[in-house]
Amino acid sequence: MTDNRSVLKWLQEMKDLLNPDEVILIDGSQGQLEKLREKACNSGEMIKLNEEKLPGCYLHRTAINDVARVEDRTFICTPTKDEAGPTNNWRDPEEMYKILYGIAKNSYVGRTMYVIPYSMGPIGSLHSKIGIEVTDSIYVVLNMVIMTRVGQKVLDALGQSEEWVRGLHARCNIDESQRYICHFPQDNTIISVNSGYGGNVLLGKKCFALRIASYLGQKEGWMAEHMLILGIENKDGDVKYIAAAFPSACGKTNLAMLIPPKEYKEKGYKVYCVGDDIAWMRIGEDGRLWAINPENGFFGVAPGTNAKSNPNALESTKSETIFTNVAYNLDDNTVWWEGLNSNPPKQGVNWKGEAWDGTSSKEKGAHPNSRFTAPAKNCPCISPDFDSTKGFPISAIIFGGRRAKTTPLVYQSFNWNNGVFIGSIMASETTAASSGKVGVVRHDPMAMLPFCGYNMSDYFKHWIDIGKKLGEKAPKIFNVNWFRVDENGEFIWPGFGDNLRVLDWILKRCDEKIDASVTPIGYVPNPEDINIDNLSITKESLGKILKVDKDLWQDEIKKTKEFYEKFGESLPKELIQELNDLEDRLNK
Ligand code: OXD
Ligand code: MN
Repeated sequence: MTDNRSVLKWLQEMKDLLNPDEVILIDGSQGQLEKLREKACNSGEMIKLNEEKLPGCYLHRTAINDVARVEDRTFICTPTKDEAGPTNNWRDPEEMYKILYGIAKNSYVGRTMYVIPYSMGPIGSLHSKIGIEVTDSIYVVLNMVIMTRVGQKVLDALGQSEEWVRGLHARCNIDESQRYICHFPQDNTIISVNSGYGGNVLLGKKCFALRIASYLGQKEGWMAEHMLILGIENKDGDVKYIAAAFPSACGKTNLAMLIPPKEYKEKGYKVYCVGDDIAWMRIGEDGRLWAINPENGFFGVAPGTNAKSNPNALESTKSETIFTNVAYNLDDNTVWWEGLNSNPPKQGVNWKGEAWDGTSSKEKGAHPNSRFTAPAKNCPCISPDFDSTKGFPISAIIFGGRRAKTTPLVYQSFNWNNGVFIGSIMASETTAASSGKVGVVRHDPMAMLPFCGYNMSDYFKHWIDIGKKLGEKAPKIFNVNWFRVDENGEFIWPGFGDNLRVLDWILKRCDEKIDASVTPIGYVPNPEDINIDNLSITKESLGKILKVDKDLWQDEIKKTKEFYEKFGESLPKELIQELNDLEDRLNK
């Protein structure tokens, strides 16, 4: 247990409010977790899967009305609306505490209050931060155990400090109209009610590691970003690290775990996954930017994951994994999802819990946003230094999105501020990771639109300030787009492992080993510098996806201006300058 006064006081407040039948502190021991798994299976909250084929794996289904993050029910509760900024939903903190406490009051009656002490980042790292989540869901406990570092050791590391993030999750009745995911950055507090879906209830993830952490980062001079981290070892044995931001469900997990194409492997290239979703970055003693992955597992999108698209992710799900909203295969007590293979179960149960024959049904078996929660240590290409408290020096930052047209396969910014501008104008087609329309292009600066815990104008300014501090040692900034399509709507670039060909160009640019063409938007590769040996893509098609179409970019400028208008006077002048410069270059 703990004698930390701030922790004990808050737990008492939670107990008084929620009125649980019992309180269980999660100590992280296997014995305790095993009991919880058993309890969840007995109540039907989880299904134990085939122990031989999927040892230690479970299936869970959320309520049908509760399958994705709910951005319209997500609020930043700051004293003024201006602090939350024009891209966030804002509520007055006092009013919101009243509403939330009203909803949560006595909601644990007949239930257990689980207390989860967790660390985001390796315990003892300067980068890491501690949180405590109370929840009435065993599913949440077991997911948090995979996604973070949990247990008594966290309380020991916390000692008497008052610096920790308070997280209250209450399932209540899973009533959509009363669902709230609220953040109180000034109080280090998160409250989530009426949901059981991971992105809304695993409070260490989006709520803490992005929304609260981005606010803390701005105050304390570091960055919390929606970025994967991967290491690439070249033929000389040098490992360089890249951090890359993509909107939800745009292939971050695939890129983070990519398998090098055969000829790259033969040359000695290796890829190491450090993280697939979140990076915390700060300037190290050597003046470079260092990153950690604050998480300890992957909460990945299942559909489309298969032995070809992402063998490492698939392998990661082979043990100690929780599957959510995938299809259940009654034939052999395993799971299935669209895109796993071409053998859907005949005797199946779909994500809604209905009998489902995958061989004949027109309906999907798995929800498009169904997930796996898998331990990072399961990943065959996990970095051997994954638990490093020091972190990883970042050579390149990559932004990317899902764009059928306009954005070339890859380009490099002219400098840091131009790179911040490129991040700020990121736009992507929406996916199933959040409720709402799919396939609509929306601006999503740095892939942080749903995750920035404060005014995005200040966030842009923070990026610019970090660049000033980094000076010459700043990582180079790039933009990629794997999703350009031809006249028939087919993807032109092969993607997946072959994305290493683009990353290779990026790292060569970082080392200034290679020239590039100067275009109005930035440095674009000379086609001969992207290695397409053994690919079916022709030089001509490659040329097409490297082309900067001035008309499309003029349109992009128009849309950017409209988007920038949201921020009014508060938008950093450096970004307006970059926009004007881009317009001038296009008009030349
Ligand atoms: C995620 C998301 O789950 O971005 O990572 O939605
Ligand atoms: Mn994400």
